[in-house]
Amino acid sequence: MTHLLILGGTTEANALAKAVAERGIPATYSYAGRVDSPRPQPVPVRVGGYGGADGLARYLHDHAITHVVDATHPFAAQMSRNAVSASREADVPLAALTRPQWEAQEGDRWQHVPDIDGALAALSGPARRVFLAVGRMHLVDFAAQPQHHYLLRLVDEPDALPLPNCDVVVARGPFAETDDRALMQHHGIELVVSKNAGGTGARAKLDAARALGIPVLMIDRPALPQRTELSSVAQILDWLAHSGVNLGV
Ligand code: 3Y8
Ligand code: NAP
Repeated sequence: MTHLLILGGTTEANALAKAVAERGIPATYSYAGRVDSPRPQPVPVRVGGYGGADGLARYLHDHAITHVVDATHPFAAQMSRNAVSASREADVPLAALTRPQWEAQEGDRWQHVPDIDGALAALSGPARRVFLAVGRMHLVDFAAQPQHHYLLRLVDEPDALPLPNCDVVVARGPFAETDDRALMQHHGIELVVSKNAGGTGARAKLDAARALGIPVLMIDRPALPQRTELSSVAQILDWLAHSGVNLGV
């Protein structure tokens, strides 16, 4: 009996959940529990960590999971590392549903930095108006460069803010270029800080930055372990079919 575990939290994971629900493939959608009200899904949802790779291996065994698709965000490196070791330990096939990284195009003014620390180093110097569009989890790191005026975009209302000089917009993507352009103009943004998430849900700020001639600090992706990487829902469905899953319709 097939039971697919989707490690989710991204636009691509949501598309996969829709496709497997339409085909009646038994699946569970997994969230970490990072935000107050994660988007509902058309398959059963579980929320919260597993307790490391061993906990995930135990979950795979106890819930008779037959396939794992790691459709997490490219910066969810710990989850991806755990998925590789747990699926090997539990002898359950794993495929990642990934999206290509963004590449600079004509008119882009990107400065690549290897990680958050690289972004912090690049932010030394006189105060500027910075659109810090990297979420909440690493905000505290940017207190190392408090001189800037930051525009923060967060999924949930923050309780405490570690930055003395900031405006907060509470919004969840996917975002639109016209909205991001208006937002950046309204706040007089001079620099955008972005993770190289790839995909469509977060790229609006890059298209807006190009249109407005605003430079971008682009944080490169963390290294991920070797695993089967597929780049579309169709390829995942094909991978499932080739391992004996009845695709229903
Ligand atoms: C909980 C689950 C969809 C999927 C929505 C994608 C697109 C919109 C854009 C900006 C960048 C950021 C952030 C972002 C985007 C999609 C996708 C994506 C970036 C939700 C969601 C969960 C999260 C977790 C959240 C992180 C944060 C990162 C905000 C759902 C809405 C900045 C990543 O407050 C917190 O703790 C937020 C934590 C991890 C990164 C961070 O370090 O703070 N995502 N985002 C998932 C879970 O619990 O397992 O409700 O949908 C999902 C989405 N966020 O089509 O509806 O696929 O990437 N998510 C980044 O790219 O830098 C916002 O503002 O321009
Ligand atoms: P992470 O740093 O790689 O993972 C840290 C721990 O969180 C994992 O070891 C695991 O806990 C738990 N976890 C992460 N993703 C999970 C999932 N989908 N289901 C169950 N547990 C999960 O992950 P993260 O960067 O915090 O990302 C958390 C979630 O937000 C993921 O679903 C990811 O797809 C989504 N997201 C992240 C970003 C981002 O910028 N990082 C952007 C958009 C969406 P245990 O070790 O206890 O099992």
